[in-house]
Amino acid sequence: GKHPLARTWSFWYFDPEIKGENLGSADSGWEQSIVKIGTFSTIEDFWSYIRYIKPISMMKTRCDICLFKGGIQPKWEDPANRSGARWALNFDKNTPTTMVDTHWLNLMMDLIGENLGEFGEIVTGAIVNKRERNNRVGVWINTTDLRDPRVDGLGRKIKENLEIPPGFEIQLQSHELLAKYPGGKSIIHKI
Ligand code: M7G
Repeated sequence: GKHPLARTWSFWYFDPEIKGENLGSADSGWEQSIVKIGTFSTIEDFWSYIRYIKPISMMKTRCDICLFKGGIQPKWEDPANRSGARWALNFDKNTPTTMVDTHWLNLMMDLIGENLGEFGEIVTGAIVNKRERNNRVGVWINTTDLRDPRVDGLGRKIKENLEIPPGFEIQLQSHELLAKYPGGKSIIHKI
C-alpha cells in the first residue's frame, strides 16, 4: 500500500503567460495566472508529481511553484494567509539554481514529512520563485505575531535543516505590508 502523509497537500503553478478566467476580483490579473496542478496525500503520489514538475533551474523566469496545505490557496487573500507572512530566502546570482532546487526539494520533504515539529503548525505552504535578480524560497505562515516563539523557531529550524550558513540572512515579510509596499519596508524580522 501507499504511505499516507499526516495531511493533504496541493501543488500550484504560477506562469504570467497563463491568462485564465477573470473571476471578477479587482486585482491586476495576477490571480488569473495561477493553476492548481493537483492534490496528494501519500509519499508515492508526492514523488509522481515531482517526477513531472520541472525543477526551477529548468523553468522560465517569473514562474513559481507552490506547495500548500490542502484547502489553502497560495494567495495573501486566503483566510489562512490574510494575517500572515513569509520567511524569505533570497538567493543571489552567485547561488547556482541547482542549489536552489536542492533547498526547495529538501524543504518540501520537511513539510510533507512534518519534520519541522511544532513549528510546522503555523506553516500554510511554501513557494519557490524563479526570478531574474534573486531566486527565492518562501515559507508562508499564518501569523505575524513575533511573541509566538514558533515564528522565530521556524526560521531557525529552516536554516538548520537546509544547512543554510548562519551568516545568510533570511527575512520575515508580512503579506499585508508586502501588498502595500513592495520591497524592504515589508520586513518585520530577520535572522
Ligand atoms: P512575488 O511573486 O511575491 O515577488 O510578488 P517578486 O516581486 O519577486 O516577483 C510579485 C507581485 O505579484 C506582487 O507585487 C503582487 O502584485 C503580485 N502578488 C504576489 N502574490 C503572492 C500575491 C497574492 O497573494 N495576491 C495578490 N493579489 N497579488 C500577489
